[in-house]
Amino acid sequence: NCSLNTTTNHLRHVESMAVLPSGAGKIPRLNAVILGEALASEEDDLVFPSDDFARQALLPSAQKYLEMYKRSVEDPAGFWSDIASQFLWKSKWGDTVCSENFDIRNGNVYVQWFKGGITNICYNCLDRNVDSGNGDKIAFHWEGNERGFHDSLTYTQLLSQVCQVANYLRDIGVKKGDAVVIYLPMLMELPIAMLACARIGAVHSVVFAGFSADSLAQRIMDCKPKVVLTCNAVKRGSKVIHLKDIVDAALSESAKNGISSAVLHIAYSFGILTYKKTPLVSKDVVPTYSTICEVEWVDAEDPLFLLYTSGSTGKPKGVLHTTGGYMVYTATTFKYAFDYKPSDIYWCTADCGWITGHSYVTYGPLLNGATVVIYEGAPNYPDPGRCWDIVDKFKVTIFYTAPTLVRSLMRDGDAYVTRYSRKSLRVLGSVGEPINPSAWRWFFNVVGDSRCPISDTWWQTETGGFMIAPLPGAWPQKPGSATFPFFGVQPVIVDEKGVEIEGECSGYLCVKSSWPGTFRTLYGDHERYETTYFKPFPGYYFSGDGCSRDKDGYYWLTGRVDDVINVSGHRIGTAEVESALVSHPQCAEAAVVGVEHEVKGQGIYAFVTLVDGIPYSEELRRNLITTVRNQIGPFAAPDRIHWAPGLPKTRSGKIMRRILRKIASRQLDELGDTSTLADPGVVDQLIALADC
Ligand code: 6R9
Repeated sequence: NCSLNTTTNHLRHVESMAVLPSGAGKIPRLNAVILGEALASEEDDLVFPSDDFARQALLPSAQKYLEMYKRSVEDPAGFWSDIASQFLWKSKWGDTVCSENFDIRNGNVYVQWFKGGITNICYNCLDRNVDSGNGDKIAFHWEGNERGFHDSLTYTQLLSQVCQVANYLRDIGVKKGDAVVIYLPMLMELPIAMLACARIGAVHSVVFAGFSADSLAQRIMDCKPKVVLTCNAVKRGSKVIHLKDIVDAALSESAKNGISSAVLHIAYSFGILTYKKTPLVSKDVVPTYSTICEVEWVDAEDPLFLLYTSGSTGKPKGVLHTTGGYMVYTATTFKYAFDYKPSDIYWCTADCGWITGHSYVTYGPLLNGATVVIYEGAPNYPDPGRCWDIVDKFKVTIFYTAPTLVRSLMRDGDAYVTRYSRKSLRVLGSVGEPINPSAWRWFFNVVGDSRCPISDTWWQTETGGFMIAPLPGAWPQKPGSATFPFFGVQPVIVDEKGVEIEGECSGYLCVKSSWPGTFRTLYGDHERYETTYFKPFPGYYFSGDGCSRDKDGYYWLTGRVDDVINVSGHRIGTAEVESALVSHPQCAEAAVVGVEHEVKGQGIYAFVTLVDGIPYSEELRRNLITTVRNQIGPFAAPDRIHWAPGLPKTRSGKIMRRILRKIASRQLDELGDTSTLADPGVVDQLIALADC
């Protein structure tokens, strides 16, 4: 039972709320229970914020949220420019706060926020906090993989280190607009490198250090960076990974494709743990640079970073974010969705290789002057209690993680949690995939001792920041629902024809009109940007997710509806895994689908056909998995290889994935109509081989 409060508490909460203004138009339909106009009869699935929490919350009531939300969609320019004015701008934006075309039928899609405004996000993250007297506040607490290794930097110290790296980059020729690839583990130097790029106007592209040399090379070849920043090695859990060797392999691969000239390689070694294998140049060099570095002032619409993400075709997409809108949006979403207060100690377990580590390890928290915990290692190393050990050590108040970790810790048992105090915690957060209600309840009851609201934040690499997320304190939560849209976000649910559906419904999740954190394009491929996101349902941005809205107006995300699978919160394109599999000389064809996985959310299930005359064997199975690990990275390794003499195809040669999904999940009585297959007999063969 996770109902936090007694009815009496609920009554008090309700009494503290005012009454909904009528005629709110497209304002979320919060029902009477949430607005406090009526008493809940169906309150069982609602979890109310405690009185203590609501009293201190930035947004203490649904009423307050509605007021702000209403303004944010009726007067977006006014709403966002009031917030933007709290940052430092060298000069203000022009008269047009936002200019956009979100409707493909009216011509090319484009989005601009605060165009003409001149600023620098690194300045706003660091100098602004130092100048306002917070220089001695801790910016980062770093916890190493091994217990006992830790370090901290104040805002002043962080600024100095960022300046040294920025000066170093400038010195070796990196200029405004140049791309810089960063391939580093979770050391403080990773956000330092990002901030250093931002300071000099260079465009960073962080590649998650779990990606293979091939994947890294693919990204290097796409964005042609001037520099690749890496370190010699990292220890993750008990394994040592030689990152420098991976970068060397990637660089020689990209050199074969003729872009070596654009790449300047520096080995960059950081941290307490160093495993010297190759000589390192910059460990001794960077500290010799000045700790003062002039800021490169940039336009709000100048690019800040590229981040590659998976799509439904094999080639990763370079999602491009610009400076001003992203800055305002990540700062604001961070503040409200986590009910951030200056006394908070915030820990997000995401790696900076993903968007969450950009928006909610680095930019969002630092823009708010927050103290951020960064953890280098695996969350269950050396045992499943490590997270709570870290929470107690740094007195973490806001803990933001992914459902896959929640489920895996839940499986390890409560004792690993309850042996730690965790009393500093006050807000929990979840991101990356839908959180199932049982994991939500465990997170709430066991980790949060039934005290801490959970911010289940739905958003994407493309959206830059939170889109649908609870504002803790403002309304009751429902386990498993991301609740309501953030300020300025207008979600719509459409049917297959792209017609907007009102009220209680299920369909495809789209967004009407832009928000400041919207991505602006896919690097070098604006056409793919339009085709992927704006053509499927003209008039809207299409998220690729399915969604339903219940009678109370709560949004429930149901997962991807395209050929993207979500494994432990990592987006993986089925086409990427397929192309890795068929690169094996003995594999003729591959079809990959997602299947439910108890811990990872989804697992990767691969059907393969072999080249004529090649027998299937255990050795081949292992080799196929190794091929995927080497080409993409260990996190994309198939959980299951299913040998298939043939794949179910339509007469026009299209693989019927719907049928493969049913076979993979063993829902054999739900195969549906197989009569349109070119060879219906293939299905029986596949079923017969399912447990080989
Ligand atoms: C931030 C991030 C985006 C995809 C997205 C959706 C899934 C993320 C979610 C969620 C349900 C949540 N997703 N958060 N689904 N509830 N709270 O994860 O970005 O890596 O681009 O993935 O993740 O399917 O479309 P990204």
